[in-house]
Order: sequence, then structure tokens, then C-alpha cells
Amino acid sequence: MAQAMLGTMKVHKLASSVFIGATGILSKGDFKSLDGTDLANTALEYAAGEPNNANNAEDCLAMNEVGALEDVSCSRLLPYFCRKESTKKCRVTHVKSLCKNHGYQWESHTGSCYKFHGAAKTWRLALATCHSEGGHLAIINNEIESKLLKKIYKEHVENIDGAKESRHALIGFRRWDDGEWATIHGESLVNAGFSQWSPSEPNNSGGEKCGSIHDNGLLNDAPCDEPFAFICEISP
Ligand code: MAN
Ligand code: CA
Repeated sequence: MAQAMLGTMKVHKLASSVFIGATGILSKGDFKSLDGTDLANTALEYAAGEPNNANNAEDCLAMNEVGALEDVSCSRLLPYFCRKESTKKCRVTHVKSLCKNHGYQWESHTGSCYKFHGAAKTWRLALATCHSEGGHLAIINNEIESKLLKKIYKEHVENIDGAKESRHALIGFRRWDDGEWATIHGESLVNAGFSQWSPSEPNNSGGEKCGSIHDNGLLNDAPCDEPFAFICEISP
């Protein structure tokens, strides 16, 4: 995988490093791949002097032109590679086992599984938590999924702990620096398939750039730095 990435970097003359799928957001300096594998257990090596956690602000990992790793700020704009499992059947099998291992519930109506996290976190930590389980903050792609998440919400609302308020839970969209609301996969809400805001939202109450689902199944803009419950999804 690393060799293939280096070849592609040269052909496309990308920047001198690219993000890889590992972060230390959950536990500083303890870099883990997105499915929770400890990087200490892989063959990857750091560049000389790395990780150096410059300015105490480097919680993401990038790979340089010779295949060595460095810790970088998560806010940097760097190219990145994506990888998808090759066949649908293989992905579904993989996803079902991840779901089982991490306590997610499979839903045949949407072909994804979900986990409602009642222990409240800020949006960025919620994002990292879903990633560490091999999932992502839930993305609503249609009305069926909105209704399903509303039902899951109802089933777990009593478990919410430490949230600023329990009427909404964080999910996978936000307002990015270009001012547009888009999912964590970079799609506009309309293209993702669901863009119905809860009545009188988004209201940007006190400054709200992060996405949440209201207990009525509709969208809300929420503060990024306050703790709320959140919903993760693993999809094939
Ligand atoms: C209330 C409303 C929402 C807002 C949240 C923040 O529910 O004002 O618009 O996003 O508070 O917790
Ligand atoms: Ca709001």
C-alpha cells in the first residue's frame, strides 16, 4: 500500500506529504489507524525527528515522499488517498464483523449499522471516536434513514450523559471554511440526499458550525465545542 501511494505521489506531483488514515486525536501521541490498529504494530516508520508534536498541535499523520511518517496539524490542507474494499460482498462481510465487534446495530432498511453514543463529546472527538471503531459520524442519505435515526434516538435518549442538552445528537456534516454545509465525505446535503432542517434551523445560535440531528429526525446546526451525544454509522 505504501509503495503504491509513493508511486502515485510522484506521477501526480502532489505536495511533499499526504494525509494517511491515522490520528492521535483521541489520545495524544498514541497514533491509531482509522480501524483502531495501533501504528506501533505496523511496519511504518517515522521520519528523523518525528513525531515532534510541533507547537503541541500535531494530532494527524502524513506520509512524506520517501514513505516515512510525520505528525502534522489536522487543519493543514494536504492531499490524501482513499481506499475502498473491492467488492460489495467483501465490504458487507467486513462491515458486519466490524459492527459486531463494536456494538453497532445492523439495519437492513438502509444497509448500514449504527451506534448511539450517549456519553457526550465535542464534534471533533465524536468524529474521531466513530473513526476508531471503523465507522464515521452518521450521514443521512434519505428520509428512511432520517426516520430510522429518529427511532434509534428515542431508544437511547435515556442513556445520554454529560451533554449540554439532550434534544439533539451530533452527526456527520458541518459548515466548512467555504461557508457551505456538507457531509464529512465532502458532499452537499442535497447531493447526499437529505437536507431538511428542523423548524427555524439553522439558527447559528451563539455560533454553530457543526451538524446534529434533532430528536424529530431533522437537521440542526450545533456548537462544535460543546459536548453532545452522537451517532456513528458503519456502511459498506
Ligand atoms: C437549542 C436551539 C438549537 C441550538 C441548540 C444548541 O436546541 O437553539 O438551535 O443548536 O440549542 O444546543
Ligand atoms: Ca441550531
